[in-house]
Amino acid sequence: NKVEAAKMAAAFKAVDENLKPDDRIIGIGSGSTVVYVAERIGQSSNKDSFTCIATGFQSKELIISNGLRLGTIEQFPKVDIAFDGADEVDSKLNLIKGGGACLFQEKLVASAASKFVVVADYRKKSPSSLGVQWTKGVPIEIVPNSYAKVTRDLQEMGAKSVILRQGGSAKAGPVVTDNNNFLIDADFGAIEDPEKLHNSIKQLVGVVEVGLFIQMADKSYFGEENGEVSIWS
Ligand code: DER
Repeated sequence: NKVEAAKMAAAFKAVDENLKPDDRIIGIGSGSTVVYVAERIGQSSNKDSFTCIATGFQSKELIISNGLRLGTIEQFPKVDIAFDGADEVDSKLNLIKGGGACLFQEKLVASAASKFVVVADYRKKSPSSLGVQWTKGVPIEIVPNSYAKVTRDLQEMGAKSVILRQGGSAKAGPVVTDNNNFLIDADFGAIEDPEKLHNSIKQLVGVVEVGLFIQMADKSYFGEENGEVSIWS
């Protein structure tokens, strides 16, 4: 279908254009678009010279199933290039991430990377880049026993809705992240100043990490509906 084709086109082009022969340590994000990143890297002739760093259980599985060498961020705290998806990208390459509840390790690996490349389909371009502020909720990873307190803090900050993400049919009770934490989705509506919002959420006691990646991405590849790939940088 069009969305999957767009994801694949973005991922393949991003790998082909950005993975250099002397890159050794590669960060692999989480979600359904980076599946194609891992696939493309797995096809490369010098795949044995790479060591891939995962951003959670799903990412680890992608690395293993594509026959890539798995390393840890403890062994390789400096990453040459990281690829990851996003829930939304604005014109300044600020990201909303966390739809897949892997945002802590994603941000850890992205922050350790010399180069951070986003891969996405056309649905992820924020209309804010067209002058209209629009956004999904902001995913926030929190220490489990702080959820009532952090919920109150976010409501006092003006969040329109604050939801503790539930496992639904997959799991009774809240989603538990790969880091044994809970996840809150806080909807602030249009975000005029993502950096200011990020900083105010990050300093709340109980917050582990915020799904706003401010000025971290170097480039973003979008697979378009017509099969083209557009690049923001
Ligand atoms: O959770 C995340 O930030 C992931 O990168 C994810 O949201 C991207 O999702 P997708 O590639 O499946 O659209």
